[in-house]
Amino acid sequence: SLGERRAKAEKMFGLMDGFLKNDPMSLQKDILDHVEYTVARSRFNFDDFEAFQALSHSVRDRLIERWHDTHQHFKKQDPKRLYFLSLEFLMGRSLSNSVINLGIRDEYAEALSQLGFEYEVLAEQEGDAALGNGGLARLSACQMDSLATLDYPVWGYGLRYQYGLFRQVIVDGYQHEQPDYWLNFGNPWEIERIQVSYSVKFYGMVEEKASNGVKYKVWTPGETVEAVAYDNPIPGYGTRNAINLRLWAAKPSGQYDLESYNTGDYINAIVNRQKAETISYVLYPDDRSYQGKELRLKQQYFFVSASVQDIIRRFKDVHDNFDEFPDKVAFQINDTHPSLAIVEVLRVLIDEECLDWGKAWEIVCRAFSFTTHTVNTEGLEKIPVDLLGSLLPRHLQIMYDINHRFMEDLKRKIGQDYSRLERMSIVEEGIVKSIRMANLSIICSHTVNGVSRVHFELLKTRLFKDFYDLWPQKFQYKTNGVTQRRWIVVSNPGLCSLISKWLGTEAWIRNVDLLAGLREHASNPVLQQEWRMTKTINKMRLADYIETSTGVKVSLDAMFDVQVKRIHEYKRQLLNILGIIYRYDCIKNMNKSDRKKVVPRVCIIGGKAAPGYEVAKKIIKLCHAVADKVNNDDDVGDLLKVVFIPDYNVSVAELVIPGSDLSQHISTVGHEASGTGSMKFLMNGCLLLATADGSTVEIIEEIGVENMFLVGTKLHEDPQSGDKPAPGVSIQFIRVVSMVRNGYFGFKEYFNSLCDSLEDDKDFYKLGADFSSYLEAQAMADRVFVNKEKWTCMSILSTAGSGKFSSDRTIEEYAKHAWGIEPCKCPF
Ligand code: CJB
Repeated sequence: SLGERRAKAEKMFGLMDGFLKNDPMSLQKDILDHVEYTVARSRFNFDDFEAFQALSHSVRDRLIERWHDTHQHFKKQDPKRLYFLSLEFLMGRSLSNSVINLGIRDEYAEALSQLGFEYEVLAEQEGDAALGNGGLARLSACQMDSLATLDYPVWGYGLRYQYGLFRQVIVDGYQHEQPDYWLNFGNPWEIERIQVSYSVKFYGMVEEKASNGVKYKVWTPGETVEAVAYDNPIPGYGTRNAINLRLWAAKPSGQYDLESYNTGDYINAIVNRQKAETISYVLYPDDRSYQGKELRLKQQYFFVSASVQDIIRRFKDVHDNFDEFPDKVAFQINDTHPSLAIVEVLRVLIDEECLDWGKAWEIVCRAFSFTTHTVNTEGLEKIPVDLLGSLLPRHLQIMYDINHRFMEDLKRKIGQDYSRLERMSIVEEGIVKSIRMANLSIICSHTVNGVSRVHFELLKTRLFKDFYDLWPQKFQYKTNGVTQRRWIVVSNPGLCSLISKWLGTEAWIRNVDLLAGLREHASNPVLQQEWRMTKTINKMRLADYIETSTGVKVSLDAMFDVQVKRIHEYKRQLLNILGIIYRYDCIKNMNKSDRKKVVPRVCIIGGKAAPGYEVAKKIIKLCHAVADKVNNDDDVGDLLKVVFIPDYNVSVAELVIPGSDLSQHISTVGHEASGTGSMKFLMNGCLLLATADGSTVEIIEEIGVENMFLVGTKLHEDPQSGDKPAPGVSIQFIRVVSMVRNGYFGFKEYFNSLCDSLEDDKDFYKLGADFSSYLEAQAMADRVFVNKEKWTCMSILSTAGSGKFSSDRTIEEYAKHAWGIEPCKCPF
């Protein structure tokens, strides 16, 4: 029997440790075996890409070994597990991250060099896994790395989009979108699990039935689609643990539509069945505006339903009493996108497991924790009731049930305050009656998390004030963090060795607070010299990339001033461009001797605009128009270069961040929930030029305001301060805007609306109000840059002060204060 076979195998093998050897000779043999048997090329004739494939498969074998052992161990220990549900994971490349976390990078490099290949060249062959849009999605990826490293018993769940985030192509300065068919060349990092599949139901109708006087609901679906699991092992660093990220792909259901087969319409029947696959085809490229699209809702439910079935199946393998469920299962929902999971668990418990409402409700309320990443109410997801009722009729009923009970309870607590009752209701009345997914998530979760302290204040005082007043104990924040494994160790090996050398240990890679030890050496000229050398090497790498991707040659003596992130009005790339225009105008108006005093700059901007976001697309075009003018002006030369790096993504970030001197995070105060790009720059010793928004406020506390360039006034913890009347607009601002308006950079008509949006009363994001302060901060950066000792000292202190912003710290906080999970370490 299966059980006997398993017991025998356990006795024979114990844990699989030691099956695969990691010395260079064994690795070499392994790679060659994969060349022959997996890639099916001759070992005498294979190219870089084929070598990359074989190498990846060899790494994958090692990942699988650990991953099996980890799951075997979890199974034995049966700890409370966390299920991290996110519709987006921006993983980027896997090879380098995996070999670093497995601790066998050098061994592979040696094995490859003996075969005549260079590790770095092969690593460059890999494309990005871009199953996400921006900050929220990369945060999930960083958190998975920390969860694995800290040995937490976790499963990640998401969707396996066939098309990830679009590729950005720039033609004549305009953004064009091309599909990202990332699976075209195979994906060695996933394991297809055809035997792990679940049916997901849509549409149909609900009937009430009764048996022995007990009423119950039966949902007869109108469509069924299969969800097939693809598993992606995520290795921890310095541990044997490797956790699983399970992504679902849609496949046609095995249940045939007999009718159409019988009527002889065989071809059409097959074609229609195949349409099921479209559910997991493509990632929605706009993370913030929910457009009430049916396909998007289908994606959400598809992923949620498959995950919940998988999770409940795993629970029931070992437990038969649902009272134990919240002690064994913690759900984390990443924004409201997976919040249908709440309703789905309720539905399964009530309709399928036959629990009564009270019991099911108690279980759900103890199991779910919710994180919101948003600061404005317009960004919150609302699903039209008509759409929900047609696609998920039973779920809509349950939502109404939750709301009815909640409203009754609330009336008892707050009385007849109808406007407050209306605001807190899950159902929004209006022209389009909708379900407010945030209200649903708050009501049903035990913890509501913000992503920075300032964000938490906004949640309490504005966004969710009504709920905070009702349940203050539910609200918490865990300031975001990023993983130092990817953002220093993988992407900046030079800095990584330098840090380890000066700290005398590599322990900071797991305990990043140790970086604070650099503080005492910040003024040491020897470290400073080595620090600058490392930066220069990274700048050379970046300069090469800029030249190949944009054709612009840049000088290494210039300050590399970078703003890379999604293009959004509130992130104010436009403020940056207007600042560049001001700088250009100043240079043009100087005499030759004054020009000699100018600090040379390379202004680097990168980021994608959502395909339907017209203003953001105009900002990209303006950046190119300004670049065209500036870069071709002989008066300017190397004093100023402007480059737009196309197709910004995780692997481009890994190149850009280590190579920059200054980075900009200049969102209008009160608009960035946290921001995580700033943390990556900080770790890499790039100085920040930033507004006191989101987590920057906490960064300033860690490094001291004197070690960065602050735009706007010093911290105003009072979020209301955003509403103060704007200071007058400066003459410089009027001048630069009129240059754009008058066609100095061409495309006069096209930029008209951008200029209109900067008029006094329309300047919603306060560019005019902040312009003077922005220019002052920039001028200050210039002054410091020429003082190499001071700049380097600030740079070292930035890295030294970045410890708090590791996702390891964030995850520890979640584990303790939200999820109630403990590490479960697989023995080595
Ligand atoms: N964020 O990336 C997204 N997408 C959204 O739809 C909403 C928020 C970002 O999430 C990051 C991770 O929490 C934050 O750092 C960032 O401020 C926020 O804009």
